[in-house]
Amino acid sequence: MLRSAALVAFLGLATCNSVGSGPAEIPQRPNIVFIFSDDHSTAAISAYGSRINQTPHIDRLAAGGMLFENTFCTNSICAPSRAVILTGKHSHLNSVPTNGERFDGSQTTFPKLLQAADYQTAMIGKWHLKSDPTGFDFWRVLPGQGQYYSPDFLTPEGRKKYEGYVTDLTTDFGLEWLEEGRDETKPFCLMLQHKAPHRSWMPGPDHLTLYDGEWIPEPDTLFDDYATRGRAAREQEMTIARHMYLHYDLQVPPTEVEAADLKGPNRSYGPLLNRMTTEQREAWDAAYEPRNAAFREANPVGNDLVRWKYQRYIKNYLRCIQSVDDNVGRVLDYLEENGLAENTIVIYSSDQGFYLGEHGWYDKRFMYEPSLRMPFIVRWPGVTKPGSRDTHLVQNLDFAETFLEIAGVQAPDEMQGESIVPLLRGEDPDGWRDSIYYEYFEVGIHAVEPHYGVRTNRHKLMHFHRIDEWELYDLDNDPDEVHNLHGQPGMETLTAELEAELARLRDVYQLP
Ligand code: SGN
Ligand code: CA
Repeated sequence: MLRSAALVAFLGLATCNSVGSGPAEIPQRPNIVFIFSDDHSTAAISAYGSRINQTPHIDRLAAGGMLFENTFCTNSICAPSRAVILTGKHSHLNSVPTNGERFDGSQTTFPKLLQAADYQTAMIGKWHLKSDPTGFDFWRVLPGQGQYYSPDFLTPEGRKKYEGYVTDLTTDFGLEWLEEGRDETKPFCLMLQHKAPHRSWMPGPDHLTLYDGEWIPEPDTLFDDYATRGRAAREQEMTIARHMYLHYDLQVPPTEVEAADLKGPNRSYGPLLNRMTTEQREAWDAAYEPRNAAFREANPVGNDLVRWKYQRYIKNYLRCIQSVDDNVGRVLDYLEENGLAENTIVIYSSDQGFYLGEHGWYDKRFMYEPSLRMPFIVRWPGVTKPGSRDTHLVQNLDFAETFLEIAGVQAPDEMQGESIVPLLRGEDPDGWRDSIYYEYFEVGIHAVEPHYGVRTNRHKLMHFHRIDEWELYDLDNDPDEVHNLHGQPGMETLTAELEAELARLRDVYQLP
């Protein structure tokens, strides 16, 4: 009801919604700034209770808006998460079930629908969908995964290299567009999508020495032995111990012997560092040479080496996040200084979570909590209660319909999510979902076995269907998911209920 009333009002306003020119009693449609990073776990955001870092600007956003404690991706990997967000449809229906496919840009997406409703739309930063962006008045995107230093960007005019650090540049381009590129008579939707903190975790010039001399706490499951779990957890290739490489991932210069054996994923870090300017390289070397020398001197082995790798990894990851956080602050400042803050919804999210050593891992893909959960914070002045927290089950599948409702646009029936606008208003809508569906499809890098599953507020049932193995967790009693209950005596009724719910969801979402 509300949605269509708003639509009628806005359609009536189509020619007079310019800043200050509409009738005073009809509110202007809000702008949307969607800040989206890559692989940012909620465990590395202080507003989510991080034990390992401080994110003052993301916290500032949360203090002014609503933090969602239970937002989950439908498929924990980059390109698929982005395709779900754009289309509001699960991976099997949106052309991108894995990182390998090319996004079909002729599909209906929320940016196209916003554009049709006279919003100005811009997409800047990591895109990762292979085809050119569609539905944007302006786009400037990283090719593929993009580079941290001196990155290339693609535009409709071609490819160009920019001097600087990718997180700062992405924000620079966004602010430039707000300042000079947009049509100020129209509301806008700006998508600022950071590469950071994606592998290979290269901090920017401003934070190279952050955490020097500090020890970052380790997760309880750093040395998980996977007892009670199946082949998938044991046979993946994403361990810090065996699949995180000293030279490529952690940028330790190889010895002569090591240099002769650099191949495959254990490749050289040279191409990454070679993009730096002389000045950037000097600052990098000044920070890393003493650390590298200390590492060679200590020469840790076994579990001590894993601990050393975790420290190097997590510090670099968190340093990357510090630049993301600084740049969130720059955007918030810009909006405030330019009279835009009151009528602009600002969102912070990331394409999926990430393993920060939990279960001994890095990367994502699995339906376990650290990679399933997404950060999701929304500040909508006058609507979201400052400093509020929501615990409803939300998914990235819901973002498209939410943006459309915000803009007063009717979402097409084919979209499969739910608008969270009622949640943003602080409501507890009748019949809100009490389970979510998840499916991971990719077979390839990091060797994670495809699986699907259901998560309720308390339980999770996962099926690794190719090897027909099941896992069942009680998240209240076992938040770290180390006690697989599937097949245990007494679990029969619960398992049957969750299986039925899984079948129902597969039917609702039109799984084959
Ligand atoms: C790259 C990374 C992987 C990562 C995928 C997907 N390797 O292939 O570690 O899982 O991207 O990440 S790297 O050596 O090239 O960095 S995603 O976020 O794009 O899905
Ligand atoms: Ca990602």
